[in-house]
Amino acid sequence: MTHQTDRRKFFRRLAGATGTLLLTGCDKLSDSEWFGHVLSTGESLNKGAHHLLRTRKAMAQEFSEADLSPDFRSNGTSFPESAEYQTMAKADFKDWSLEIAGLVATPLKLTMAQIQALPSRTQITRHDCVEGWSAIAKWKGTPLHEIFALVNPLPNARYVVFYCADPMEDDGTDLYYESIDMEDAYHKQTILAYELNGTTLPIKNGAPIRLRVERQLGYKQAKYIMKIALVAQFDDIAGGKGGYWEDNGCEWYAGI
Ligand SMILES: Nc1nc2c(c(=O)[nH]1)N[C@H]1C(S)=C(S)[C@@H](COP(=O)(O)O)O[C@H]1N2
Ligand SMILES: [Mo]
Repeated sequence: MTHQTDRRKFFRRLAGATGTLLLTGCDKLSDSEWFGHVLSTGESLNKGAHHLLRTRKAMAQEFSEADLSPDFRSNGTSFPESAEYQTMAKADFKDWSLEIAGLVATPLKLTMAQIQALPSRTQITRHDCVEGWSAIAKWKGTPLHEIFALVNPLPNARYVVFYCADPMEDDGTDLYYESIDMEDAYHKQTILAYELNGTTLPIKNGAPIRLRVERQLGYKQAKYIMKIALVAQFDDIAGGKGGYWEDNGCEWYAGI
């Protein structure tokens, strides 16, 4: 059983036992001391809708090499259990390619070599997980807007959906997925990262490629991306809330 499935079953049992709504890291967040502490540092979570709207275009804080955390832990899935993923991992992801589909004029499949031939961006940022940990790391990857320049999004595209390799249920179903809007998608610091702290992205952190959308909380940072689709709405995808954790009670907009 995966850690994630374990955790969700625990929340479900708890919800059943107390007769309350499903509890997740997101629900715990609002009344924890940790949340209050982070808020009081003044550089992190948003303090209300007004502040949030004003800062949508702003850059996330970037740090220096001296600020790097000694380790960047793995959270959630650390090795997807699907046979396809494990076969790809064994071959060092040589057979992996990224499919970009949906509301685009030019659907494409890109190999890692093609992705790495595009202009890259390197950024040192802080990752904040709702479960109560943060870490500063250096990410290198391809800005999503570079990929959009190749696929030509159609005017009715409103969201970008990231389909991941890891099943969240023991029977292999319920793949992790996430979504962001076009504003975040075109943001300078939104990259598909293939390096962490100067080395190839490790499997535990989302190999071969993962999203960094730096003004959002940890669960938006989709790992193990297999496919990207541009869509007009996400109501008809999985639980309809725009992401795995969103379908389980977290907010879709996880701005920090
Ligand atoms: N595919 C996938 N992406 C994921 C997760 C996951 O379980 N599967 N966990 C999320 C959560 S809650 C966090 S905090 C970060 C953790 O990234 P890390 O494992 O590199 O620390 O990835 C996010 N993206
Ligand atoms: Mo997280």
